[in-house]
Amino acid sequence: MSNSQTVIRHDWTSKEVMDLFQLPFMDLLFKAQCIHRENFDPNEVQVSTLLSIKTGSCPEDCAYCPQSAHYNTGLEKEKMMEVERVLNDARQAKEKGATRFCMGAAWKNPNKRDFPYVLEMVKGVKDMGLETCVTLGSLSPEQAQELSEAGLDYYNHNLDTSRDHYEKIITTRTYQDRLDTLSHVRDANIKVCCGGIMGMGEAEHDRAMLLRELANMDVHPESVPINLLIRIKGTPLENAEAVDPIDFVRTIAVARILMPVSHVRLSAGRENMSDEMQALCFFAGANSIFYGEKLLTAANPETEADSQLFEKLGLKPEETPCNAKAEDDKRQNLSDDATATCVA
Ligand code: SAM
Ligand code: DTB
Ligand code: SF4
Repeated sequence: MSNSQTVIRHDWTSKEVMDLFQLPFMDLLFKAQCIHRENFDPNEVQVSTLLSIKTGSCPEDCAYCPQSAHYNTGLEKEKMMEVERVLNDARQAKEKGATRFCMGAAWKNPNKRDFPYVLEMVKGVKDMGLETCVTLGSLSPEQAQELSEAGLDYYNHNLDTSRDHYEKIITTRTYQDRLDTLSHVRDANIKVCCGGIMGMGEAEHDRAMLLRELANMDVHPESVPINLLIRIKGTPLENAEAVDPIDFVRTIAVARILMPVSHVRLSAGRENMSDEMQALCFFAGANSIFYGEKLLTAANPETEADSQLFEKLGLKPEETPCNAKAEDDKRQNLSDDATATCVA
């Protein structure tokens, strides 16, 4: 008889998810860590590097974003980067240990003139042996298909918050628009990277509903970024109330429990987290980070600080890019090992 706690479900009720948030912290963390160990090496963290290939003057009005043209955040807008420069940055990221290179553009959606260059970037990065990820705003089914043919592994497009809270944050694109893009990405056989932001004035219930939305998708997003809001001067959220670190860790733990085999990324906001808070996040099941001193436009921890943190915690970068068969075998072995020690 298996004692495995890993159950891949797509029918979570609101109450079940809220009940997880209500668990005593130690019980919640123990449960999350057990599930984590059944599916991953608990001492490995996937390492991605981000690059903004087109910065600023975005027509969308996302209330958190330094790149929205609706707010004056003092950001220098830039033209799209040249393909060769992007490939150089990718090469350097690979040398520093990244296994995935994520390229972001501040667009509502890619236009006809720029899109062919993005396809070249994806091909070039893929040819270096890196996993590829892009985030370009909304996509048509045809654009998703072309990205897939160019070798794109992941598309990042976040739901950001619950359906109810969403309209207080973004007015230029609907929740359904986002879900449509995500389904074009799925249909084109590209892996989905989809998560949200904590700290935009949402209630615990909103956090639960965002995670429920992600977990009840037909296929769980393979990558789930959980961002802590970076409060940007000039945006409507510049004075948003800080998130209690314990509540943030709870959110990570619930994400791990609801989506047992997805990579949960401790995403933006690490610069404002202590080593202890990050360690708790890793214990709660976070197993991916952005590495490198810059996110898209905002600061990320110094690489030296991250190397020291990995050293202190005995964490290793996850080495091989995800390979479905190898992952399945690994999970099977890890489940066999973990069940003996993980029964509450
Ligand atoms: N324009 C594209 C889009 O929105 O899909 C891609 C870039 S956008 C910057 C990617 C994600 O970064 C957003 O969905 C949001 O979750 C996150 N993000 C943006 N600004 C942030 C901030 N100030 N703090 C935390 N996360 C942020
Ligand atoms: C995601 O969820 N977080 C990353 C990535 N996807 C593209 C972006 C964080 C952006 C933080 C603000 C900035 O650097 O401009
Ligand atoms: Fe534009 Fe993306 Fe920022 Fe929204 S989050 S304003 S779409 S760059």
